Amino acid sequence: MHGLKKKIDLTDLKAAFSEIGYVDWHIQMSIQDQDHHDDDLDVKVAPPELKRPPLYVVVLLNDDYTPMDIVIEILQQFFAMNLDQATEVMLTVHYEGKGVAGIYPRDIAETKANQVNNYARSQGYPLLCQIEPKQ
Ligand code: TYC
Repeated sequence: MHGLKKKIDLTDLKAAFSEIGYVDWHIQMSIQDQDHHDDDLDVKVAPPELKRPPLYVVVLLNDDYTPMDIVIEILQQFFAMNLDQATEVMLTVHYEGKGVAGIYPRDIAETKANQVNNYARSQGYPLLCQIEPKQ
């Protein structure tokens, strides 16, 4: 059976079709693909770049005037701590000068610190909350 089947060359086919004025765009496409391997439009999808955002530590600073129960209330209110956790952090700040209220991406950390400072000021207390890049 070998030799009976003739392999059709798409370029010949294209010439034959154009001679009789027939254009089949599908054939045209295949011929172009065949003729121009280098400039075809294969697009490789890049793997998504998933980087974790840099984290910031929200820090409370000690002062001599903000009442302990206000600090505890703030830690519960803005950092979702229970009473035991809030008391522990408040005492760390009280005895060591500073303590960690939470760790977040930058925009969230900034928002929390601003909320705490605004609230403390609105109540007449000098409590200071700031953010630091996490090492
Ligand atoms: N040192 C304050 C006091 O004795 C309590 C306090 C704790 C204040 C933590 C601020 O971030 C703070 N009343």
